Amino acid sequence: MRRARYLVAEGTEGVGKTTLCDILAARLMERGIEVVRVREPGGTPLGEAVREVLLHGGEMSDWSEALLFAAQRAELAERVVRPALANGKWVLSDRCYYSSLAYQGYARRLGVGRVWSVNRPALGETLPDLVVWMDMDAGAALARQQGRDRIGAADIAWHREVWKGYRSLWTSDRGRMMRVDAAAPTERIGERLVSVLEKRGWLRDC
Ligand code: Z5A
Repeated sequence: MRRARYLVAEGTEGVGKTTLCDILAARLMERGIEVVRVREPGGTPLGEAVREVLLHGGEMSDWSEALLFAAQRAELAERVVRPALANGKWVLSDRCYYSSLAYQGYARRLGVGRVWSVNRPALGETLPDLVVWMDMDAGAALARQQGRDRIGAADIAWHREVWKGYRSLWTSDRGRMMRVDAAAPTERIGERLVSVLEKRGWLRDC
C-alpha cells in the first residue's frame, strides 16, 4: 500500500500556492490517489471562524495573532489532517506552521523557537512530509494578488522580512523543505514536484 503523504505549499502572499495545490491535486487524482485539500487558516468550522477574525477583524497583539493561528491549526490537525492520513488519503495544504514561523516568529519578531513551541504540542506527529517553499520576490508576488487581508496589507518591507524568514527556515531545514522558483510557469513547477515525488518513491504503488 502506498503511504499517505502530507504536502504543503508555502511562501509569501500571491506566490501561487493555491494554483500549485490545484495542479498537484489533479496530478495525484489521475494516479488514483485520494486527496484532501485544506488551507490555513481555516479548513474546519472553528478554523474558518478564526480565519475571519485573523484576516478581516480588528487589530490584535502579535501574540494573540500567533496563538489564534496555533489554535486553528490544532483543530485542523485533530479533525481533518490526522483522520485523512489514517484513512490513506493524501493531504495537500495551502500553508502550515511554517507560515507562523516565518510571519509571526521571524517577521513579527516573536522568535521562531518560541512560536514553534506553542504549535508543537497540538501537532504531535502530524507534521508535513514535504514543505514546498515557493520562492519569488515578495513584491512581484504581491503584484499578482488582488485583495489584501489584514496581515497582507502590511508594507512591502515587511513582506520582504517574511521572505527572509522563509529563506532562513529553508537554509536550516533542507530535509523537510524544498525550494522551487515560483516565477517559473505553473505547469513546469507542477511537473518538477511530481518528478520529485516519483524520485522519492512516494507515488509507487507497492
Ligand atoms: N498567515 C500568517 O501570518 N501566519 C500563519 O500561520 C498563516 C497565515 C497560516 C493567509 O492568507 C494570510 O495569513 C497571509 C499569511 C497569514 N497573509 N499575508 N500575507 P492566504 O493564505 O489565504 O492568502 P495568501 O497566501 O496571502 O494569498 P493566496 O491568495 O493564497 O495566494 P497564493 O495561493 O499564493 O497564489 P494563487 O492564488 O495561487 O495565485 C495568485 C495569482 O497569481 C493568480 O492570479 C494566479 O493565476 C497567478 N499565478 C499563480 N502561479 C503563477 C505562475 N507560476 N505564473 C504566473 N502567474 C501565476
